[in-house]
Amino acid sequence: MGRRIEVRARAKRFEEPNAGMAMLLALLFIAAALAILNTVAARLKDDVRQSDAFTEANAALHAAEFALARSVSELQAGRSGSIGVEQWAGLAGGEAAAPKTGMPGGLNLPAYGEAGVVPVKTPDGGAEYWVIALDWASDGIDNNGDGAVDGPEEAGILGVYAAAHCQSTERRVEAIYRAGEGQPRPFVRVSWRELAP
Ligand SMILES: [Ca+2]
Repeated sequence: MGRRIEVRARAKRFEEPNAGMAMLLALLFIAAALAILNTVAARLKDDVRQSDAFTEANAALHAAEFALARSVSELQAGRSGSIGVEQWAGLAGGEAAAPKTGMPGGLNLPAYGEAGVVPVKTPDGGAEYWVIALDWASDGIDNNGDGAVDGPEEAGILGVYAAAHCQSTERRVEAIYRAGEGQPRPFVRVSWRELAP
């Protein structure tokens, strides 16, 4: 009897280290799995953030392009081509009220939310924009920098400046058009560049 107990006790002593090792391995496995999960979750979150930022930037650029197209349609309809900035003090009767050297077209473009700037929503409601169209021939600015304000080489050229906001992303573009004769009046885009917001 006494011998049997001793054998059992000895067997238990052999089992316990194995059980402990298995538990340790399980814990290590869980810890490793948690660490991997954590890394994957952080990476996923980062990817989603980047993807959101890309989508917003893309939507803002599309909205700016939409604003340019709308501006051209307005110009073809005989209107000013400026949208969302009708009450802005920087424009007076289609002229830049405060021409500024070194700025696009010599125009000090308005900041978002500036007094008199009332951005318009895109048809899908996902972004909003304003756009300014300047007739280089009569905007009171030496647009081509040849020393002559509204000189003969500025005739038939229009500078269109669009800004668009999507969530927290803003993008601004400048497009220069050469206007022809005809009905509707043709506008040929001769240059395009993105401006710093
Ligand atoms: Ca001019």
